[in-house]
Amino acid sequence: MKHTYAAEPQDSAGREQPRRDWTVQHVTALFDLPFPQLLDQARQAHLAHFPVPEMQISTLLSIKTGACPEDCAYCPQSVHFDTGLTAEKLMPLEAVVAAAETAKARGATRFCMGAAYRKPRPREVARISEMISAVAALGLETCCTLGTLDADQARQLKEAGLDYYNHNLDTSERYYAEIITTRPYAERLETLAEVRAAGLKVCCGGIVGMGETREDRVALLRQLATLPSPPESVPINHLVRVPGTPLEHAEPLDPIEFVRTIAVARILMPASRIRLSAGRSALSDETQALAFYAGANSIFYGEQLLTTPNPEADQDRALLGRLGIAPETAVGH
Ligand code: SAM
Ligand code: DTB
Ligand code: SF4
Repeated sequence: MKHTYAAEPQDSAGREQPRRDWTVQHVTALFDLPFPQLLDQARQAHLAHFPVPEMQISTLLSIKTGACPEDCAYCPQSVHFDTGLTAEKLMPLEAVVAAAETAKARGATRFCMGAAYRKPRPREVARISEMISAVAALGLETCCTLGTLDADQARQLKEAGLDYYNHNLDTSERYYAEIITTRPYAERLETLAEVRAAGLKVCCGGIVGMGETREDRVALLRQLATLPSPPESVPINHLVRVPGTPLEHAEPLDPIEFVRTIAVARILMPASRIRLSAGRSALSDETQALAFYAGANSIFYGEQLLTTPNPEADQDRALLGRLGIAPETAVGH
């Protein structure tokens, strides 16, 4: 079987274009490659689009926490599970701006505001639009994750100055039905289409380590890479096992398989930022270093994700320093 899929097709002007015709067989063959060969291919794809070793740094803020009506089996914020989380209303504008200023001072270039909504209501979109404009005025890229959006809401957020919208597919369509019953997969694809139509950049990825099979990881990455246009930003979350959620005892994924997943994502979406997202606190420095070599070039920075811990900023600074990877300074990509 042919194992090299890094060659990219060309457009009419002869420029290389990332290929878009990935099949399940292609993606499975990549996962099946001997690990060193997989890393070689991922590295080649990475260098073609990101020749300089640098890390894009995002900071997360939960602007509305908990009491979410959805039943996502991994999530500490669902009202369906008792995780001991205290629910909080939508934060005031001033507090969000203060957090964004701190994030900027610590070197973040993108500020991501997350809210535990199924779909925000009009008044909430209006208030969040003010937050977006204020954060953008600080010179930060802005990102929001607020659940399902309709076309008008996506346009409103774009007009407020939003750069990215995060909405994850989370897993394969098959396994999704075992993880979330309250929001159909098709609704996620519709939201992604509305976000694109509004001219926003897309941040879309998933979670691994939820007990899914390799076939599910293949299907997720293939789905992401064959969206009408691939996401600019692809968060790969390793499940944070939160006590009280149905997945609290899920078997952790073998770190080598985790790195394989990152490498395949890099090959399938060579021009995207691949974010080593939630779950880094449970990964060794060595596994993270391998994931960066395999193509991850974005992280969340700061001691808290939305509601769960992330490595201390000092620890991350030290790790990037040991690896000689500079934080990205210019806002872009
Ligand atoms: N409520 C919105 C939604 O789900 O669309 C936005 C916030 S939600 C917390 C954003 C993403 O965080 C989820 O899609 C999921 O991929 C990730 N996430 C949530 N809990 C997680 C966990 N325990 N471990 C890893 N990732 C998680
Ligand atoms: C994404 O893919 N991961 C981030 C962000 N998008 C919003 C969220 C991770 C949340 C981890 C669980 C928590 O801290 O609540
Ligand atoms: Fe709600 Fe989002 Fe958590 Fe699902 S992932 S329960 S939609 S906050």
